[in-house]
Amino acid sequence: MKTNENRIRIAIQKSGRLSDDSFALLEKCGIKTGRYKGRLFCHSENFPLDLLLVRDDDIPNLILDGVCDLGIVGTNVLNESLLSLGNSGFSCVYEVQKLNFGASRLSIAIPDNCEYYSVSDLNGKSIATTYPYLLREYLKRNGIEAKIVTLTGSVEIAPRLNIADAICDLVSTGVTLEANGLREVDVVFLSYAALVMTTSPLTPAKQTVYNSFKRRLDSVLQAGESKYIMLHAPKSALKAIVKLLPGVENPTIMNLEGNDRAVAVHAVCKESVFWETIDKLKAEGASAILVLPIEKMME
Ligand code: PRT
Ligand code: ZN
Repeated sequence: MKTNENRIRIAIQKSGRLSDDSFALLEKCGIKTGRYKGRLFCHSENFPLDLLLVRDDDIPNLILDGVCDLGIVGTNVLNESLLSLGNSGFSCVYEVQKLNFGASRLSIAIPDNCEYYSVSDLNGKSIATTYPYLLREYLKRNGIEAKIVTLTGSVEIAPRLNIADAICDLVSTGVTLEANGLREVDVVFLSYAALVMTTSPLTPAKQTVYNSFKRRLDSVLQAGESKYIMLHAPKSALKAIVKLLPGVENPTIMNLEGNDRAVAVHAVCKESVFWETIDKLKAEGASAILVLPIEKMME
């Protein structure tokens, strides 16, 4: 596939758990993706970026081989691939940015009726997984000698089929483990979707495009975590109320026409605003509380 010197190329999952969020993220960055069913390659019409739609497992190698400059992939897949390549992998591809989706944990689970006190209980056991390299690292780190049974899927049924004593698989809600009579006992690796990139230098034209893309991405990610909050605060409780606002540095304080005892407070909260915070604000006398989403944020 010929690479255009002036366009960056990103690999994303064609269909699966990360696909919709990956496309949505690019769209939020103002990049029209031209996504059509069945297509493996899309050109953005309004940004110099091309998309390669592939299986998630292929993404690290596509970057390693220089076919793509960037990718969006789970850190489970990234690290498993790079560990399988030894040191050379880690020197060619790196994680640029944690994204706000695709979170899960790679965990050890055992049958419900088995006892487990500590990681040393895994000594001499067999563990089925699709992540042998991440599991091997974990066992090594903990000084455990266990047999790794590598499977390509349906890991959760391995104990029932007597293929292994335990499993090491991704967990998000825990429903799959429960449905298979398994219990999570330890976390091997915390995973999330990430923007990953080649360590090879980009051409100057591509670097300019990448810088622009990264600025947009940072702005979208920062805005996603932030909220704009507006409220009325009695002057007597102003200090206490501002202190309750999460991650606020310089709130705007304004007079209220016809009300000498209260002021309006406007602020950007850089952390999540939970119901508990709102309850506490109300308890301090805050009223007319509005919490608004922020679409984009440039600092
Ligand atoms: O076809 P392709 O190879 O591209 O896709 P895939 O089938 O290999 O991957 P896919 O789409 O299932 O997952 C893509 C990525 O999503 C993973 O590599 C993780 O980074 C991330 N992710 C987040 C998950 C989960 N959460 C997850 N829960 N991937 C898989 N699962 C599976 C898990 O393996 C288990 O079977 O969901 C089940 C457990 O879920 P709960 O909710 O029951 O605990
Ligand atoms: Zn896959």
